Amino acid sequence: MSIREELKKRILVIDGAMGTMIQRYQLTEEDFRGERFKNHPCDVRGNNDLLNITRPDIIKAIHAEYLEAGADIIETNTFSTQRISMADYQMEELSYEMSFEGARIAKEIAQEYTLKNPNKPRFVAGALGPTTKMASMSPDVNDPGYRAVTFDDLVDAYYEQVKGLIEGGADVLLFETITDTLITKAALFAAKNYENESGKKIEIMISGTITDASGRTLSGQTVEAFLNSLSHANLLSIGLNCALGAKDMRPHIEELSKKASCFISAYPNAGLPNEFGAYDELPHETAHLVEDFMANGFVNIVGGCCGTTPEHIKCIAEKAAKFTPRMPPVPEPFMRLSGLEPVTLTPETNFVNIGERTNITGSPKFSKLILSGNYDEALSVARQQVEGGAQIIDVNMDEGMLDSEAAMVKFLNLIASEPDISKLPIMVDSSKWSVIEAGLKCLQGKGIVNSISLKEGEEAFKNYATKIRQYGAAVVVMAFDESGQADSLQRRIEICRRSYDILVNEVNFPAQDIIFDPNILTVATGLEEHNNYAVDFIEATRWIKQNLPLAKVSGGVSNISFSFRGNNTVREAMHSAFLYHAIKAGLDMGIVNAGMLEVYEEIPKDLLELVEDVLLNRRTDATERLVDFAETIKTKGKVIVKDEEWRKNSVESRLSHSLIKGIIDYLDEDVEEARQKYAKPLEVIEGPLMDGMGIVGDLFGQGKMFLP
Ligand code: THG
Repeated sequence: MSIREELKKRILVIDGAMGTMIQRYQLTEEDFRGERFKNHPCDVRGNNDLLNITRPDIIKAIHAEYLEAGADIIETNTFSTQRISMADYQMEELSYEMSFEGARIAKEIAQEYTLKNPNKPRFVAGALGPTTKMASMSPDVNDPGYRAVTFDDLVDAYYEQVKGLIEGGADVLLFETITDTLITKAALFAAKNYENESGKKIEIMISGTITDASGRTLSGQTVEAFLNSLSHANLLSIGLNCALGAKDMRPHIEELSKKASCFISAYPNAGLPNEFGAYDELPHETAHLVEDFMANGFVNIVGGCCGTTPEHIKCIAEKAAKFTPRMPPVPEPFMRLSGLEPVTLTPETNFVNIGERTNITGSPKFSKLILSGNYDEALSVARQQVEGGAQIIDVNMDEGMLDSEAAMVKFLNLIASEPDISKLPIMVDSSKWSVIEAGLKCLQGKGIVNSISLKEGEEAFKNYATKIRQYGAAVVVMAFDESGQADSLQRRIEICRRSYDILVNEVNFPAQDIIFDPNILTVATGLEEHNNYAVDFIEATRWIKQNLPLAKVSGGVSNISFSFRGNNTVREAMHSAFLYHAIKAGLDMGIVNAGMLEVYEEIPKDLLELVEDVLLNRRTDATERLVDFAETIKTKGKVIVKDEEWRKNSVESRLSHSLIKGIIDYLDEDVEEARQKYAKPLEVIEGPLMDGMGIVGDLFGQGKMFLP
């Protein structure tokens, strides 16, 4: 009987704390060492996992107590058996053996109990803790870009532990007490490597920890962001353990229960620790709180963490027998990204802005800062994109004069320590795979790779896509193949169709995580063969949205206007008009200069006509006419003549104008004037301010305004 099948039938009970049970034996340094480690160079008392080798009798007796109490799942005594933690005891070389023995002991006793009562099969969960390090934070406040451990170190360490646990007989792996999601992404990566190499199917349970009232993990993620970061691994279960007692865990378990499509686990501490670090919550008290989770249908697996004993588990097991398990919801196939916070693209989501300025070839300012090593200032470019309304940040370090891999890693690590920036998902932009992979190893959230294509052929394409999936990212696919970039509608369609079929049917890539980029190429270059580029992009977008289910479409919007470099008035008008038409055709997102997108309605009508003539390829002389017009704007010089006509309108119309344009200069006086005019201040809010917001909402809905 598999654990997956059993979970469909009933709520399973997982055992309680191991540490406190070991303490009851009051073991000495000599007990821990045994014969074999008599001469070990450092103290090992407190290395509980060593007891798998030196005192297996004790570990087995503790497992037996929990099985006797009614536990369906027992956790191996291997929380810290990977080599990073074992370095504290100079016992790195014992990682595999300790893990193997931990699983073997548990399996033996679990099987005894299954034989006694085959109707209640018992399972062994191989326990893997979070190591002693953090991967998405620096231990040095003076050097926020520093990391004490790398993704690759973690993958190696977890691989050894996973191998030991599975070969020792664990039925499922349980990554628990997670404080830093990036560490767990590395652990999942290692488990997948082992699965590929051994050919064995591995079931995975995930259990995070929320440490305080913020409702976030220690590394800053909300519960949903955490879920999105790990969902690529086809989990058996996700849940929470430790830190908070059951009472404070409740809202977070409820949220997970609503959002996760796998089973849910909850094994809290016996309340909060008292001033001596001990736990006072009595077995029936903990069981009562956990019962509420079961009665509300939140959970599939319950048990205890710190401070819980076989008596707690017995009480919980008695309650669990009375309830039916939660039925996991079928997930909606939405693209679910995350930084510290989640970003979900539903069919109702408006156009998503991806900030383009953190691009070394796309921004001379950013380039200067990175090349001179001024990363602090470079961060402010990212922050300015966030403030300008970017919902995702594109980062590109492709520059011949630079070690692009190192620059990508350094910049992403610095972003990770700025919560106002790292709340957003990251798009790792590079034409070099090595830079993309280096970037993926820095993301605790679910990000996007920009980009892959069939340029190097099918084999390379499939390999990259498989890897991207293993790192848990979404992907941008460019309309590019072995014979080059698609520059006609027909080629765009052919390549996108072929890429989609390979990804969905051969690589098993989720269709909702695929973003096509059918090439935004520069128009108004003077070359006739470029005249239909914008139209072809828009039509390709329409075709993709109609023919490739769930796939998204994106593009580099500022490319369209390269022939008007230096003339921002014309460029911004081109971007807004292009977006208006492309969004109508189904464009989901775009790489843009966040904060610099004009409202379509506000483009002067004469300019709009010239711009749309070019974009929609409406006249043969369209380019010439727009170039001539652009010259007149240029020769007027840089003096920006403020159009103050709108100040003559009614106070209501002035307020809505300010809201739409984001002008704050006159708000104080206009709001004050409105307050005098209306009977109550609330009427100012409910009247002219809400009316203004209504117009903003309408413009959004019609795809004429682009910023959130
Ligand atoms: N598709 C995908 N990724 C992409 C692109 C794309 N990444 C890069 C690029 N194209 C999108 N990013 C930019 C960034 C900046 C500009 C254009 C595209 C840009 N920069 C100004 C310039 O070069 O004139 C900078 C001027 C200034 O700062 O003064 O236009 O198509 N998948």
